[in-house]
This record gives sequence, structure tokens and C-alpha cells, in this order.
Amino acid sequence: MARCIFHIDLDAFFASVEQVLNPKLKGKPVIVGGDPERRGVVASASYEARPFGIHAGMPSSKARRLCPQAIFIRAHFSLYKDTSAKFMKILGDFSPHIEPLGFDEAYLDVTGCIEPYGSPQKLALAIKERIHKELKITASVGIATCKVVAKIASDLCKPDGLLEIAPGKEQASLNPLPVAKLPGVGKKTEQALKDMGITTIGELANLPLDTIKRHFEAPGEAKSISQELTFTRDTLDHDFLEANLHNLCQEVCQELRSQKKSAKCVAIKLRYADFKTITRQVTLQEASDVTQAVFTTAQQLLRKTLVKQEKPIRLIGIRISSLVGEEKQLPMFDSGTEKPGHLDKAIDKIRSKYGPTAIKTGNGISSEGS
Ligand code: DCP
Ligand code: CA
Repeated sequence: MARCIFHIDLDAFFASVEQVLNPKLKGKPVIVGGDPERRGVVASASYEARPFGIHAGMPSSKARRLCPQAIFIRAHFSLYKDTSAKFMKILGDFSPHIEPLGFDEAYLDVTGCIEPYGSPQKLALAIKERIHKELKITASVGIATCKVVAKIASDLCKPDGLLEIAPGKEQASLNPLPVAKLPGVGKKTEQALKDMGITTIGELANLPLDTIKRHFEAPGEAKSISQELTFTRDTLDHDFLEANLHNLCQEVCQELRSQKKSAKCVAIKLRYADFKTITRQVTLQEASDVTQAVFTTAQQLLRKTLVKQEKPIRLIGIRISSLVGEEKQLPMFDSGTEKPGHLDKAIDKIRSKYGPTAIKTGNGISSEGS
């Protein structure tokens, strides 16, 4: 028998709790979050505020511009925690198989609990009524044979909704939806998919798995590569620092190339003799796997920092991040006599054959004291 999974999500959670506490706020645009004067952001907006385009994560100052009559309230977390505990307890009365996802949402496996109610919808209605009676706030319930589809369903029917995606109807229901409806697909993934010409869940489902794997990092795979070096003696020798930075760049870029990736962010780390540690980061115009490009950027960061701070340094480090998959890079250099990318590949080959000390380009010198 197919499983029956509910995803239950309270509507405009923080804002709803505030409206229960202060009935004057009922029916009005209420925004819980940070101060619009102090660069705060919206945590929760009541459904009366949503038609103005207000949503969680938006700067509160923007929310106030969009809806000047909105009532702004600071968050009262202890209240929400209380309500959350009561909410979870109610769900637990309907099925012992509960998986809370956050303060205000949970999956409930009700596979064996439906019979006394007659149908999944009737059970869902009973849960919604109980929540409304005890907490005075509305919830939306998605019903499906698996968690992901149940969560998509509850999102589609908000607020105060109930939607079942019946067994066998999953594809037909989901295929036309925008990819952003998939839990876990945020702005970045949405854009990356759009760049590939994929906008709907159906189009995504039709992509060969290999193509998806090539474009998206599996969870747990490295998101950055870093190397650092502690000197045997603290140093302020600029040339020595740069030479070591170059070595470190060579190492991380070699690793980067072996993963067939390019990096968009370059950061240096400096630890001073007093153990104060700083990092400085920049974003490259184009992702690159070329040692010289990464080094030039890191060198600029180092020079800028050294100008500002004349303190002996005990550790230097490099970190490259925002790694992108095997994409065609734009040419970093016009076709000159020497192509840094080609040089890198030749060096990688020799180094992997004979070990890291076999060859280094110009700047590299040993890391022994200054
Ligand atoms: N939250 C937050 N900051 C965010 C998103 C959410 O503090 N960027 C908090 C406030 C929300 C609560 O978590 O009330 C639940 O998040 P939801 O995404 O479920 O948002 P709401 O419950 O407010 O609205 P919805 O009706 O869309 O579920
Ligand atoms: Ca919610």
C-alpha cells in the first residue's frame, strides 16, 4: 500500500502568533522582523502584507516602502517556541510518526491512521481544525505519497489550504511547476538551471542524471580548496611572503585543475605574531584555474594588506572558493608568447610524475625562515 504523508506548515507563523496575542492586528499587514531604520530584515509577513510583494528575507526598509501602513513588530522568540511545542504536540496526537522540520512545519506519516476518519482529506481537516481551535492560527496541509511532494503541495495551497496530490498524479502535477518550487532549489540553483534552459520541474526531470551531476556539486564535495603555511620565524619580508604565497597558489590551483574546476573567489589569510588573524577576499571577474591569475589577485590582496599593517606575520594562507564545474572559460590572456593555462598543465604533469619539488615557476622559493 502506498504511504500517506502529510506536510503541515503554519501560515505566516511569527506574524500569526503576534496577531493572536494582539487582536487589533488581525486582518492587518503585520511584519515581524528587524528594524527598518537599522538594516533589519523581514522574518515573517502576514498574508495581508503579501499582496504588496513583501516576503521573508527582504530588507525591512524595502517592506516599509512597499507598504507604509504595515505594522512592524520585533520577534518574540519565546512565544513562538511555546506555540511550536503545542503545535508539535497536537500533531503527535494524530500519528506517532512525526518529523519536525522547523519551528512551524513537520512531516507526519499517517499511513495507518486514516481509517477512523474515512479519507486522508478528512484526517487533514481534523488536524487543521484542532490547530485552529487550540492555537487560533491556520495551517496548510499537503498530502502525498512522499515527503517532497507533500511539501510542495502544502506550499501550493497556502494559506489555510489543503491539497492532495493523489498517487500516480505526481508527475502530471509537478511537471509544469517552476523549479523553485522544489525544496532545496534556491535563487542560485534556479539561476544555474535557467542558464541551462531549464525552468520547470518537468524539464529538470528529463535531464540525464550525468548532465545534472556535471553541473551541480554533490553534497559533501569540497566547496573550497585551501592551503596555509606557518613560518619557522615570524616575518615581514615582502618578497619572502609573496614567494610563499605563489607556492600555495600553485598547490591549490593544481588541486583545482585535477578536479576539473575553476574558482571565482580568492582569499588570503594572514596570522600575525600576536595570533590576530585576518582574511581578505575578492571575486574574480571570470572563474579561473590558472595559477598566475589566482596568484596575481592574491598578491594584490597581500600588498594592500601589508601597506596597512606592518606587523610580523607567522602564517600565510590561500583559499579559493565558489568553485564551478568543468565550464569553458573565457580566455584570461590574449594569445601572447606564453599561455599561462598551458604552462600550468605542463607543470601539473611533471609535478604529478616527480613530486611537488620537481618544478616551480619563477617566484617559488622554500618556506624555511626569512
Ligand atoms: N523565518 C525567519 N527568517 C526567514 C524565514 C523564516 O525568521 N528568512 C521564521 C519566521 C517564520 C518562520 O520562520 O514565521 C517560518 O518560516 P516560513 O518560511 O514557514 O514562513 P511563514 O510561516 O512566516 O510563512 P508561510 O505562510 O509562507 O509559511
Ligand atoms: Ca510557515
